[in-house]
Parts: sequence; structure tokens; C-alpha cells
Amino acid sequence: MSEIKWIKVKDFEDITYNKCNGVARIAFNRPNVRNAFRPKTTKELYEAFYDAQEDTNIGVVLLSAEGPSTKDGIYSFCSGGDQKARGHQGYVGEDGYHRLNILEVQRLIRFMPKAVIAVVPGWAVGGGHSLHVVCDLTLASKEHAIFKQTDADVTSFDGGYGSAYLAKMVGQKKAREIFFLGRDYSAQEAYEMGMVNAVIPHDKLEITAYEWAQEILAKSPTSIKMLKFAMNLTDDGMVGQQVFAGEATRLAYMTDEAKEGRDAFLEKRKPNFPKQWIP
Ligand code: S0N
Repeated sequence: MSEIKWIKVKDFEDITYNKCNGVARIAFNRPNVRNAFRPKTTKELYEAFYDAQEDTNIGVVLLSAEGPSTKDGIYSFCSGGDQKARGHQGYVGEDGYHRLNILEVQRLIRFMPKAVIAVVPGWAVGGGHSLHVVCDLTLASKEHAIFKQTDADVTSFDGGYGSAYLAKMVGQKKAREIFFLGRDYSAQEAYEMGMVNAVIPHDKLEITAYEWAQEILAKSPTSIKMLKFAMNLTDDGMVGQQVFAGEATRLAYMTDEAKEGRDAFLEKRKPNFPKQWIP
């Protein structure tokens, strides 16, 4: 695999955002606070993910992290909500309001019609752990990745994907252990539990993520999209059905039937649908 030539999309403060050959790479960039997210971070994440979703040249998104920390050389993926930005009702943004916008970022990852891969070089903790859970795939650094849920230490609880969906992934007993005890788990332990797809030597992590992305990009985009939405559907209730059905409607628009329905309306006549009741 030749060297990846990332092209910067935009200058952000709390994240970096690059693209190369159909892959978007969005990375946390606050390594000295273990890549904790504040409202500015979630705003930037949302903007970058939305851009990646809308860009028809992009088929796979990597959610990664810059690092290591210049203070102590420790790598991190994300340590969750920035406790220094936390007020009485949530995380306080520059406008003074308390926001919980990380859930909007989670939903964007969950519902975008493209594969999102969490690339975990170090600590994945609290809301950072939940973010890796909501991504479609997770690749973890063999030497430095550590998975940990501290929500019950700081009175926050991700009652959605971070916990309930995690339980579907690793089983109820294990998910309860992760949240109730808040222990550290290595990449290998996380792999054995079923919440990590592969354990990768640290110096090969980024290139491996890019190679996985290229493998996915070689597949049928419609299949990847429909498979993601089909696998989401049962866990996402009516919203999952809505997202899946929206794509089914898009496919229906491409049929002769749909063309006849549209043309008949525009020509002010009764539609004459092709009578093919194919079972
Ligand atoms: C990550 C940990 C385990 C790393 O430990 P280590 O290596 O010993 O490093 P430290 O010395 O502890 O940290 C180094 C420096 O980084 C700062 N820092 C680390 N994490 C954070 C953080 N989350 N916020 C702010 N600062 C952080 C340290 O303070 C230290 O700085 P200096 O050098 O200046 O002393 C360890 O650091 C750790 O346990 N971190 C805290 C993890 C945590 O509890 N995170 C919050 C968990 N909760 C959430 O994430 C909320 C999620 C959420 O937002 C949400 C989810 C669902 C629904 C709603 C919400 C919502 O509330 O919005």
C-alpha cells in the first residue's frame, strides 16, 4: 500500500479533518486532556461528520485521534465529556448554554449511509468508549488501547448506544461488569468480548484502518448502505425502519413504475403502471 496522502479539509481547533481516496479521517486533537470533548469539539465533530456524509466521493469515515500527549507521551482515543467544561446541567459551550450534543454526533455516525471505523490508539473512556461502540467497526492499538467506562464515577450514564447497544455486542453480564466496575480492558480483552474487530500493532494502526476502508470501498455502495441500515433496524425501532425504508423508497424511485407515476401526474392523466406483480 502506497503512502496515504491526506488532504486537509478545514482548520478546526479541537479536531483534525482530512480526506484521501474515498476515505475521510476525523480525529480528536486534544491529546493533553486525553482527547476529552467539550461543546466546541462536538460542534466540530458534527460539522466534519456531516460533510463526510454529504460528500459523494467519501465511502468510509475513520474516527481516530491525534497524539500522544506532549506532557507524558500517553495515547488516547477519547476520554469522554470534558469535566472542566461541565456545569450544573451539562457541558457549557462558549455561548454559556449547557449542551449534550455528543448524542447528535452519535446519531450521525449511526445513521450515515457509510461505514464508520473507530481507530483507537489509546484510552477509550466514558463518552469516548460510547463513541467506539456506536461506530460500525473498531480497530485497536495492541500496545496502547485501553477500554474503560467511568460513567458511574462521574454521575453520567449513556443509557442508549453506549450501554444498551454495548450489551447486545458483548452480552448483558459483561456490559454490566464494564459499567458497574469501571475496570481497564486491553485491546485483546476487548477483542475477545466482541467489541473490537482487530488488534493491530500500534505503528500499523492507521495504515490498517485505511486498508480496511479501501476494502470496503471496493464493495457495492448500495449493499454496504442497506446492510448497515438492516443491521441497525431492529435496535433502532421506528427510526431504524424509517432510515431503512427511506433507502428502499430511493430504490423504488429508480423503477419504470415510479417514472410512470411521476409522468402521469405531470401529464395530468391516470397512471398506467406496468402490470408485473412479481412475487
Ligand atoms: C482517561 C483516564 C483514565 C486516563 O488516565 P491517566 O492516563 O492517568 O491520565 P490523567 O492524569 O487522569 O489525565 C491527563 C490529563 O487529562 C485530563 N483529563 C483526562 N480526562 C479528562 C476529561 N474527561 N475531562 C477533562 N480533563 C480530562 C486530566 O485532568 C489531566 O489533566 P492535567 O494534566 O491538567 O492534570 C483518566 O484521565 C480519566 O478517568 N478521565 C476521566 C474520564 C471520564 O470520567 N470521562 C467522563 C465520562 N462521562 C462522559 O463522557 C459523559 C458522556 C456524555 O457526554 C453523554 C453521554 C450520553 C448522554 C449524555 C451525555 C452528556 O452528558 O452529554
